[in-house]
Amino acid sequence: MMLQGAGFEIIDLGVDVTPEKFIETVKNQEVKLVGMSALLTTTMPSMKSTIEAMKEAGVRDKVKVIIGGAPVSQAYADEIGADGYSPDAASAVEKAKELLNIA
Ligand code: B12
Repeated sequence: MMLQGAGFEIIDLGVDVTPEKFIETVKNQEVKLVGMSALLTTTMPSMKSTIEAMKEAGVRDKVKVIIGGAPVSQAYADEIGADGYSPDAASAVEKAKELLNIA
């Protein structure tokens, strides 16, 4: 909602999204930024496997990747090779603009 309010066009892939679905969307739509959210520590590894699958599919460099959610941290973002992390929705907008060089 915050990103949409700031003028971003959002494609909401929903919940339990497979790496293949992320890759297909990045390939077929004009995606500049991928956001992934995890609420549980048990779902965090899916962020890592999604980034790895994006690398294998050759689409990782086409987009910036940001992650967030209660159990996630900047350290985890660094560990899995995400481009950014934000603790809340307002700073996620700032992070997205920073990564995409939008004033
Ligand atoms: C509501 C809730 C539930 C609801 C969910 C309802 C629903 N349909 O969504 C119900 C009751 C179903 C539930 C169930 C469970 N829950 Co629960 N739940 C919560 C709770 C209280 C709030 C989550 C929430 O919606 N917050 C509101 C949103 C807006 O905040 P947020 O997720 O933090 O997101 C903000 C930031 O993190 C950030 N952000 C989020 N995503 C992203 C993404 C990007 C890209 C960026 C940049 C930023 C960003 O911006 C958001 C806005 O500021 C949290 C505790 C908490 N305080 O977080 C526990 C919590 C997530 N639950 C927890 C647990 C353990 C469970 C269960 C496993 C319990 C059980 N044994 O059954 C189940 C799992 C169900 C499942 N399959 O996922 C734990 C997880 C612990 C862990 N380490 O994994 C938590 C942290 C509670 C705790 N302290 O123990 N839960």
